[in-house]
Amino acid sequence: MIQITNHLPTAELQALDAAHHMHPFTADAQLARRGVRVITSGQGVWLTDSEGNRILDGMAGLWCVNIGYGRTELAEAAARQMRELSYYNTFFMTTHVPAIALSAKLAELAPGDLNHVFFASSGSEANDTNIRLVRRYWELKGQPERRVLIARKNGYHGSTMGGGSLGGMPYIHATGGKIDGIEHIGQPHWWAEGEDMTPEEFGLLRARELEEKILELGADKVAAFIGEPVQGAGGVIVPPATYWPEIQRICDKYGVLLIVDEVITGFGRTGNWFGCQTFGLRPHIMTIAKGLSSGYQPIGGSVVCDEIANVIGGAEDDFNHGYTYSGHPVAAAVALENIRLIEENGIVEHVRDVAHPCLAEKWHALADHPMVGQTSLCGLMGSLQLTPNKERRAKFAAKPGTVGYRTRERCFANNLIMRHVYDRMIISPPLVITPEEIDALVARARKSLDEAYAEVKAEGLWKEA
Ligand code: PXG
Repeated sequence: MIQITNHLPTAELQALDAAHHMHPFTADAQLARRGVRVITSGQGVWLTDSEGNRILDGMAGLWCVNIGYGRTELAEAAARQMRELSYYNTFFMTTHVPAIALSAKLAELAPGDLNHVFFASSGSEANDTNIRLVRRYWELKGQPERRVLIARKNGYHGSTMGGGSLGGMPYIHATGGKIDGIEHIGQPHWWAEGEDMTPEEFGLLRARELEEKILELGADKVAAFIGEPVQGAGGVIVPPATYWPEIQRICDKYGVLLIVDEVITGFGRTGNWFGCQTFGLRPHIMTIAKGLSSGYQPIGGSVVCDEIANVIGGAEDDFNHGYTYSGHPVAAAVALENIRLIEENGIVEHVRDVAHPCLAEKWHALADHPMVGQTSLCGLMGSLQLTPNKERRAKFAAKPGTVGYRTRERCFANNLIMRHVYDRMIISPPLVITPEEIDALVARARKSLDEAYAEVKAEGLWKEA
């Protein structure tokens, strides 16, 4: 094993981390007892940790390193921009070249008349912006009562107060509360909730919950609906084919604005530039982040249609919202270079024509594993539903997530990063992954499933709820 030496020994790093670093979505004391893993470098789809292990990153960091690690072009773009103009703001009648160039490029790439960009530094911030944008829009249209946003249970839209409130994760709402004027409807998660319906029937039923909610609240109270084309953090839930067309129809019918959260699905993840293209949606606003810079710089934004931008921008009064780092020049320069590389290297085409078909064949073959009840894949985001009984689509008797956690631990031991969401395993690898690396990913996933299955059986956890 190669020991990386340009840092403190692992145990010392872990001790310092435990003493001073508060981790997101973590019980820090528990983590400290287990010992945190320290990542030291990355190249392509591979990470190296402080012990010298080479790990295949099946999650592209946190769904963001679309272009893969270690692209020196992006480092150079950042250095160039820092030398030229390290920072300036976009408030008070000023702008700068990177923000201009990136907003123009995004307008070119985005479908329809999504021609205007309000920048943020993350997906959460961008979704907070969206709440203000849609409420401000309706106020200026003379319908100030249209304030409610409808979102989905088990959707994820970030963890600021706005983003966390739009999200449908009860454990986030339970951590510090939820803002007003946000309502949640059911998710299109057929495997877990579809009972005896076909996926198509269930997709329609769940979409029609939107219509019911609009009628219950009154269409004149509803500002917008927000959803991820494919739920990511919720467990890579690919909706039945009937779902999105029905949602689009309902939004159109009641004049409800459609916000498509493309934080994960944007920039090639689904085999098109944006997930709304994969699902044939016509959003009024698209949330972007993550893949926009492939995670090399924190940047996000709201890509807004002509109508909303013209109404808000055409008002007498200011739109009173913005962040110090809205359109940060270094982040914007890196995002531009990232987009240039995605185009020049044909990465969206690589996902569509090479990586997705190759992964699809091998991923769906995992359905023969005794523990795998459903395999889903959209572009390069995939999930495996674990179950003790495929026919009944049964849950495990053990606390939800017990078996998923065991499986994830086996993945870690086999140097594969594959996450779990309760008892669903998920992947979202860098888009540059090659067929050979896909082989390695699936081989490690199968080995980990085998080991977890043996463990679960041996420990009496193979029981249906
Ligand atoms: N929307 C979606 C669809 C996301 O997936 C956000 C908004 C928020 O973006 P920021 O940049 O503020 O984190 C996200 C982020 C997980 C996990 O456990 C997923 C995200 C973030 C953290 C953890 O899968 N997605």
